[in-house]
Amino acid sequence: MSIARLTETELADLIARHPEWTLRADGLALERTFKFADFNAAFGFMTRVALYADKADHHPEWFNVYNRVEMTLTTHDAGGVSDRDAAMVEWLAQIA
Ligand code: H2B
Repeated sequence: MSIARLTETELADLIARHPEWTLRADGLALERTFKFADFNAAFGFMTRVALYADKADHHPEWFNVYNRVEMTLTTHDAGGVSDRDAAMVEWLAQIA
């Protein structure tokens, strides 16, 4: 299965609309840190993301400490950022 990477223009447009995301130094992933009131809220968020990820068959890389969730979005099958990551960015904007 081959999934297309976003073009540089599409990627720049996505980040312009969602400035809380930054492009990783290598240009192959998007990064964002989420902060919540406490661990309960952070883990509730992660649970909602997990259900989305399972349904979409697209899974974030993430790191959690207490109320902080650091998330990296990339598409391994595309070797970079694809419209699946863009869809997750748009969805996350609705819930966090
Ligand atoms: N998640 C992410 N972030 N990138 C992928 O390329 C990917 C995935 N591929 N989840 C999916 C699963 C693939 O491994 C399965 C077999 O569909």
